Order: sequence, then structure tokens, then C-alpha cells
Amino acid sequence: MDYRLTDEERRSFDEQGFFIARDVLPAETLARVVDAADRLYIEYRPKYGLSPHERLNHWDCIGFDEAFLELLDWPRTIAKVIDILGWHIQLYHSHLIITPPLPENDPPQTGRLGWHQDSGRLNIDFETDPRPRVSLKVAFVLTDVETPDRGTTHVIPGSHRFNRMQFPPDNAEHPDATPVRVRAGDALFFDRRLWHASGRNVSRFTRKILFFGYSYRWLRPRDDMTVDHYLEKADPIRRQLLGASPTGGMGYTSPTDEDVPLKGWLETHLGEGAVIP
Ligand SMILES: O=C(O)CCC(=O)C(=O)O
Repeated sequence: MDYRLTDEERRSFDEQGFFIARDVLPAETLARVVDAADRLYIEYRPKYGLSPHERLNHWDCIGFDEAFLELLDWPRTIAKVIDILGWHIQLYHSHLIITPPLPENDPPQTGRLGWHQDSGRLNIDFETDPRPRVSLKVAFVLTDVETPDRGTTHVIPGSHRFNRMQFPPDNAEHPDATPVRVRAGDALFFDRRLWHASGRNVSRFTRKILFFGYSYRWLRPRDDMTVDHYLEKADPIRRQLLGASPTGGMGYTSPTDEDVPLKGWLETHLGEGAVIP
């Protein structure tokens, strides 16, 4: 918990729906994760039948390489997740996006980006306005995307408070659409309700980014979460984050201390009063 949420990050997350934490990955960790991302790309691009210009979006990537597992409880990011969501958390989704440049000779693509809020039916089944937050994503940036032409994430700041977005007519772009300018090693934190979209990569550089979605433990995973092979060697907090519930189904909604070792760890290290009930 040496890298807790700063007041400025909390303000930005509450008001804008996102913030950027700079340099969360040192060079050697970044290199390990990029190597793992490249291995997945080389293996799965042909398996998915993707052309050299098509984007790979590999769900459930955490189970595919220990380099990704290392980031599950990465001190520079997990402390901020805990400060936002508390101790009753799990990883419910992971995905790796690799976006090669669009073909140079293609006509320029125009029109609006694919704006959405995360989590599918959560945006329909809840009856409140705004709907509850429930989860957030940490995006580990693996390549520099400081200019909007490199396919970076675009966001509409403050849009997490709106169940619906009004877009201008004729497929024009939203006036507040903002490209997120980040460097390799940074992490983008965003509320799942924030309206966001992938940009178009019209540069000469391939864009790589890894998303970890953290939610409350009662939410079902959004992908296959093939992580059983990690459980035996994992420490209790990692097991919690990977979705374990030692007391069974009831432990997801009414957890005992055994189900949520993160809570005990925080009480020991921060003091009982400092931990969200
Ligand atoms: O490519 C991006 O940055 C956006 C990815 C996305 O839409 C998502 O994580 O839901």
C-alpha cells in the first residue's frame, strides 16, 4: 500500500471517470509483458485468421502467461484499485489488444468511433440513473501512444454519470471526445461506465495495451478466467483476486474472513479503522 490513490487521482476518477498513473511499470517488467504480448500475438493471429492489419483482442489473457499474472497485484496499481473499490474485489476480466497500423493505401476511415460503456447487460438490467459503478479497468500501456493517430483509447470525460450519450447527427464525433495520451509503462484507470472507444491506428506503429477489469466478488467473470493452474502456488490474496471462494457460493455475497484475506491483510497493515467496512 505504498502507492495509494492520491487526492488528485480520486478527484479525477470521481469527476472525469478516469486518471493516468505514470511509469507504473519499470523497464524490465514492461519488456517481460511486451514479450508475452508478442508471443500471444504470434500464436493467435493465425488461429483467429486475422490479416496483418487486423486488431487482436485476446480475452482471458491472464491465464496465458505468468508475465501477466505478475500485474494482478502490482503494488503501483492494486493499491489504487483497493482505495476505490475496497477489499471485496476480484479480477473479473482481462484482455490484450494489439492494433497494427491500418493499410497505408486504404481510404481514410471517417465516422464515429465505437463508443460504449463496459460490461454488457449491466447497462440494461440496472434501473438507476446513473447506474452503479461495480467495476473499473486498469489499462497497462505497453507502447507509446502520445498522439491520437496511434489507436489510443478515446474517452468522453465525465460521461460515467450518463446512462445515455447524445451524439451529434451524421455520425459526427462527440465534441468532448478526447484521445488519452500515454506512454509505455503508464496505466490508465477508468470507471466501467465511462464512455470510451478504441482509436484508429493510422500511424506506422503497432499499439499494444493490456486491460485488467476489477469488480466486486459477486459479479460473474466476463471471460473464461482460465486461472486454476495458478491457484496452488498463489498466495491467499492472489487466490482471492483470481476468484477463489473457500467457503463456496455463499462466500461471494456473504464472505467470511477466509474468503477475503485481503481484508485481514489491510487491517493488519493499515489498522482496522482505516479499512472500508
Ligand atoms: O482499445 C481501447 O483502448 C479500448 C478498449 C475497450 O473498448 C475496452 O476495454 O472496453
